[in-house]
Amino acid sequence: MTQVLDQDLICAIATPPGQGGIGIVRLSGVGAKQVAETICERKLVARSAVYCQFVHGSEHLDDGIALWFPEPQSFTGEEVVELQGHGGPVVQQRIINALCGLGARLARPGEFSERAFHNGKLDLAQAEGVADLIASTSEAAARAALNTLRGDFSNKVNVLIEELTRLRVQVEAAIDFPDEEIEILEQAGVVNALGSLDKILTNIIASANQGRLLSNGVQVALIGAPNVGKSSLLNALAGEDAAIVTDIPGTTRDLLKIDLLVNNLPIRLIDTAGLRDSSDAVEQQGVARARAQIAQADIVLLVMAAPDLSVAAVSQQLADLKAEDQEEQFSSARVLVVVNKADLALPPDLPEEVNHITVSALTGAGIDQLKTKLHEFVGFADESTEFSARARHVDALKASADQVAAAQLALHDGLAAELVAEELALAQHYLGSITGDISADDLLGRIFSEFCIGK
Ligand SMILES: Nc1nc2c(ncn2[C@@H]2O[C@H](COP(=O)(O)OP(=O)(O)OP(=O)(O)O)[C@@H](O)[C@H]2O)c(=O)[nH]1
Ligand SMILES: [Mg+2]
Repeated sequence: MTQVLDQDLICAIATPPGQGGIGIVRLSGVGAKQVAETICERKLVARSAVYCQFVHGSEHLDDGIALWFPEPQSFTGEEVVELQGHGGPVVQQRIINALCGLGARLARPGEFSERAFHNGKLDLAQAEGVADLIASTSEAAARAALNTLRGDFSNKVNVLIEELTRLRVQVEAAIDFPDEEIEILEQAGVVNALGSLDKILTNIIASANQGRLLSNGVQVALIGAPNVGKSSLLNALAGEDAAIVTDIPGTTRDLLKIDLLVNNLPIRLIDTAGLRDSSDAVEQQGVARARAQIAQADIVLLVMAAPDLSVAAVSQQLADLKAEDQEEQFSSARVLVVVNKADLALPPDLPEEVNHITVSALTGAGIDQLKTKLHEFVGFADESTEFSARARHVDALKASADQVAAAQLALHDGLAAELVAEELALAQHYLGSITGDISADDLLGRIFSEFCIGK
């Protein structure tokens, strides 16, 4: 693990901006206690609330409570002081100014968590759990993030890392006996152990994917011809009149994004301008923005209206959609055909291989089924979420599983034990990047910079 290079005394407002009963300013680093005692004009007592006036020079800034956590028993593992005063932007800023006048500097976003990580208080996945807990938008997401913060996810990863270390030792030992290495590995049960490892990884990937969906959600774009009812569908799914609906084709011109929870799955739903050739400059721009969404969204809802719809027309629109995707990220697994206005006409019998659902945005028929379908589409099962995770975790787990598979193949093909050892070392490397055992500094910088200030 890398060491903290920077031991500056840092400070930040730890409570959200705005007005509130209490506002907390946090200080961490060498000298935190001394600087706080200067402001408080009193001796602080470890882990005890000390009531005091916060004073800077001749200025009385606020009254409040000071709490000192000696190192290493603090969130960051350093000397930490919390100054709990009144929650107002000006009063808190004055305290920050006073602290900076006494040698502290403003903390960068996520710097407190970053220090906690470097001081071994939290591993990387746990630190990300802290950020996910703060950002959680549902009870289920908060519960899962807390499990990650407590180490549930990291423990699973660490068990795998230990198992890989054990297997690597055996493989390395066999390298010294080139003629018998395969027999030795078979006898030592390495082949079977790799098989079980593979299965465990598959399960963890599934759980981590659930955790990722629960924390980060999915982007869903409503795409289709003008007037088919895209905006009406957005309103029906959101349960509010968020988008303008009229019977004039070309009503929606700009993107409209709303965030909603569909049975615990966070969804960013994006309404777009109806796709058509238009001579209107504003509409042209809207259509270009709609087209860009086709490549970006996790799920494309291709909306069509039931009246006069034929199977051939659906196939044609799917083909057109594929052609629209300039980024060539199109995958039919991402597209769900939504046949709307089913209250007006019976929809055509679409072949099973076309993912589709029939609804009426007007009457609400089929909207609940559409919500369920969205869950099915991304493989989200609410009840099974054990811990929060991120896309980078899922990617690392998959990369690790690929290496384990490669090691199995190498063994099966009777290749040299050196190769097997190399694959296993890589598998371990990817797992290590999840908890931060092996992480490049630029990765750490990127992860922590996404945290909020004061965390
Ligand atoms: N009968 C019926 N009418 C609907 C339904 N959904 C939408 N409409 C009507 O169809 C017309 C167009 O609806 P919009 O939601 O504005 O359609 P849109 O696809 O967003 O249209 P653009 O923004 O122009 O691309 C409106 O008059 C809606 O009231 C439906 O399920 N049944
Ligand atoms: Mg619209």
